[in-house]
Amino acid sequence: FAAEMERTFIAIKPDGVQRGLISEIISRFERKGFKLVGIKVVVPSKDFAQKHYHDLKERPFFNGLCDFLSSGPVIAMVWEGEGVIRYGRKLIGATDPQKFEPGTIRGDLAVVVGRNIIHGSDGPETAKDEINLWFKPQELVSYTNNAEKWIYG
Ligand code: DGT
Ligand code: DGI
Repeated sequence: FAAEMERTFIAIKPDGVQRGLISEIISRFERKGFKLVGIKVVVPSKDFAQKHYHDLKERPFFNGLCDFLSSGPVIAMVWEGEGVIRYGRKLIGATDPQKFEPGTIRGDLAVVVGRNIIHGSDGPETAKDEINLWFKPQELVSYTNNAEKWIYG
């Protein structure tokens, strides 16, 4: 496998943290075979939340969404693995609660769109931008996990 694997930005939002779902969410990515290369607890400022969600600034819920993201601790993470951006989105599940599938994180653990407990980058460009927004390069660790040879063959 390639030394430089694909990386994505995943955040457990304040609702996921307050509801005690940190380990539940991390374990789903970990058991899949993805590798955690960066993690920290942060309370984003409102200004920072607005940067994170800049694509949504014209939406009516933008202000409430940014208030919510900055309302308490967030677990910011970078996960690495083959196809982790696209597959991470599958693990997370749909944005629309009517489409939350059982078996996904949101499907199993969330009910409404405004409290959907987790964020994941939606493509290679946003993954790069979000990793750079939330992490300094030295906060990310490249390492070999001995299970990789059993995960990738
Ligand atoms: P908050 O701000 O923590 O009290 O949260 P909520 O539950 O009051 O509202 P939130 O964060 O879902 O949305 C923020 C604002 O945006 C809220 O005043 C209602 C409005 N809003 C939310 N979703 C939609 C939507 O789908 N369409 C429209 N037009 N407005 C929405
Ligand atoms: O990438 P996602 O989080 O699945 O979805 P997104 O990038 O389209 O939207 C980002 C967040 O904005 C989402 O996690 C919750 C919030 N959001 C999206 N659509 C709506 C919304 N919040 C409210 N209240 N109403 C919406 O229609």
